[in-house]
Amino acid sequence: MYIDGTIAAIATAAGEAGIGIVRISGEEAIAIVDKIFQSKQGKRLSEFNARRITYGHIIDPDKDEKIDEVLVHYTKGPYTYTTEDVVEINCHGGFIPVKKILELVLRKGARMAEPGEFTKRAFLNGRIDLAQAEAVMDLISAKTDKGFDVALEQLEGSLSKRVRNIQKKLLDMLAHIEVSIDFAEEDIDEITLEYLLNKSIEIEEDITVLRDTADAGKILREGLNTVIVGKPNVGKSSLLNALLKESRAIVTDIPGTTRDVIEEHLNIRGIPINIIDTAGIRETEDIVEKIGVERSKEFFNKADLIIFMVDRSAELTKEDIEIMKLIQNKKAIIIINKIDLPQRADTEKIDELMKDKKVIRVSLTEEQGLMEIEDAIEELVYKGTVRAKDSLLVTNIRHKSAVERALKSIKDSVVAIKKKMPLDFVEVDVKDAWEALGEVTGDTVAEDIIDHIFQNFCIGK
Ligand SMILES: Nc1nc2c(ncn2[C@@H]2O[C@H](COP(=O)(O)OP(=O)(O)OP(=O)(O)O)[C@@H](O)[C@H]2O)c(=O)[nH]1
Ligand SMILES: [Mg+2]
Repeated sequence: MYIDGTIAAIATAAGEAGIGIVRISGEEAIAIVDKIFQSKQGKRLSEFNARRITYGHIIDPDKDEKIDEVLVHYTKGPYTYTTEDVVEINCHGGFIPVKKILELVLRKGARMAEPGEFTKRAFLNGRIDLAQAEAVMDLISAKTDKGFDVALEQLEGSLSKRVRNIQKKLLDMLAHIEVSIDFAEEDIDEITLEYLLNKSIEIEEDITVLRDTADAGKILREGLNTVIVGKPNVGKSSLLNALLKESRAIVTDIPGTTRDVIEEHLNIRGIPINIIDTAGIRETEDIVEKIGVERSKEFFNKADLIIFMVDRSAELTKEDIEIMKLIQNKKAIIIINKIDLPQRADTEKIDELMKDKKVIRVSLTEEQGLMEIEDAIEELVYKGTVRAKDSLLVTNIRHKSAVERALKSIKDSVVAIKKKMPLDFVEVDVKDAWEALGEVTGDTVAEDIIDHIFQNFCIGK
């Protein structure tokens, strides 16, 4: 992969704003701006020191026409975002000034930057690795503070460091294997086998820890897809409203109030939640409601988390038992609502059927038990494997898949060593694990994948 030309793009968002920034990077950056910039005293940009902000005007030299009043500064490579010379022109915000300046910069010899090309250059020039480059994008698109913290940690290289540590252990193993293959005349000695076995088990543990953070990571990026299900009138819409802290869904004492699904987005302790309130599940003759019920069953299958609700003041029915059986193997929280009313439901039956799940007793009208629901959701997301404060998470699906492949390979090597298979076999697995991990940092990743990653960036980053 090679780097060609000086690139330029608008770095600020489109639309009316206080300022707009045109960013230019590459060998010609300063020379190009020299052709179109004039300071108050009539000097060119290169006559000023780097890292100084200079006031002046952008002038179209071909028409001798003032384009805008600007502040300009430049930084010399390699201590810049891209490691090349970078100039930033701060002009007035809005569509016209940035567009006019960009056009002029392109006319004077720069090329329009591709999406993410500034960051791609930082990667290709070795200032950051691929995981760090991807973190830049995650920072920009973070939806919650927590998501932002995780991306920032990754940008600072903590994920890459962890991955490289594991890779180093794999290299140690490979070196050991190679020596043994070269020198072993007869069978491999027990000491070597024991060393390799211990080492591969240790690495397997390391990779497992990393893999286990991925589910929480994905949720922080994309949100936890949650669905509230239960019979009509148990209080599902009341729960949605309580979590949202506003009256979003209509709540009445008429069963079947919610006819269609209602989707909302909220944030519980930094975890983004995409939550769906459904029509109550029951056998029904009503066509409209029937469609709603069918759709809730559909969501039910796609959800990361199911919140199943029962009304403690009514007897359990066969629908309740049915649903509990359906969710036995899924991630679910059970909520027993209306504990302010006299009990009629057989809650022991619920505890028995749902014994490995969290069963929470609440009263939504009395605002009792909401905290416990939030606690339960938080605990489920972090599963005890990662603490809420630990910001090192595998958030990226590409990274997760690479880590999973590495895990599979190292597991294969453990098996091979245990079975005392020839070391060449072990070597293949260890190498595969090393390569898979290298895809996270970009050391071993193919060119088309790199292109693909940067295509999803925004222009000007
Ligand atoms: N006493 C009492 N009533 C509640 C409680 N939670 C909800 N309700 C009432 O129960 C009724 C039904 O509440 P909804 O939230 O509409 O129930 P739903 O499950 O969405 O009902 P459908 O949309 O019909 O499926 C309303 O009259 C609520 O005010 C509670 O904790 N205690
Ligand atoms: Mg409802």
